[in-house]
Amino acid sequence: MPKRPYIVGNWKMHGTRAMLSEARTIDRAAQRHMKVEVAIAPPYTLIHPVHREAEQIAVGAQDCHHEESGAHTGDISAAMVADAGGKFVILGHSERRQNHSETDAQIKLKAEAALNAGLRIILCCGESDSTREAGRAVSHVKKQLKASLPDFADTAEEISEKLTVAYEPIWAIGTGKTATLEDIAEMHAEIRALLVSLYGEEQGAEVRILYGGSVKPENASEILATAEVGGALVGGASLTADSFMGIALAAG
Ligand code: G2H
Repeated sequence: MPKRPYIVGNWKMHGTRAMLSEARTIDRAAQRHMKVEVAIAPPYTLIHPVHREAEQIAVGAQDCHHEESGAHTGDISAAMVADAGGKFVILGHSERRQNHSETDAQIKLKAEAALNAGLRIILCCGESDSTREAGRAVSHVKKQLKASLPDFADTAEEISEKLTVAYEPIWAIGTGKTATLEDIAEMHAEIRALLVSLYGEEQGAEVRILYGGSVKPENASEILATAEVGGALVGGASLTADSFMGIALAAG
């Protein structure tokens, strides 16, 4: 059965407890709009408060460490995210790859740790401007994904429940630029083909592939109607309930 569109807010490093009222409003709106699956990844400090407020939406983290515990000052493990009420974790976001020099191999370890802690994962991939201009966008994204996807220990039936992929061209993140619908369709088709080759027709076709990069209420309908786009990973426009739910309403 096709999965519901998945609209995920990535609050990045935005939000204090004052933002809880936005989370409450999003949760109430999501309860009236069950055709779409809505989730928020706030900063770590708000995971538990949002979890306590939310009845309908899932809360998750924007990263986690690959070890369960240890001498890693400033880090948070997947088990801690789960303990705080988190249900998923975003991994491999380009801001983590760039600002924290995260490698594909580290992201794969984090993904496996997250699965072991019972979290679902949203695995991000995307190319830079220069990679696209050099005509290497598709090969880059496929290589990045292959190297960062976890080895699934569980039965194949669960893969599409546990895994979501997010395609986010780096040059479209927070810049106001969005990829053309043709670019999005081409990359999502390539990612779909890769997922089917890795996980088989049934599971590979069911994994949702989100688009991310300056998604807003004004462009959401056409992006979400593009083939193989199963939802959106939303940054700036997820910070107010109005714009975030505008995107969710455009999804279904
Ligand atoms: C891409 C996206 C959310 P924005 O980073 O992951 O952010 O919608 O602000 O471009």
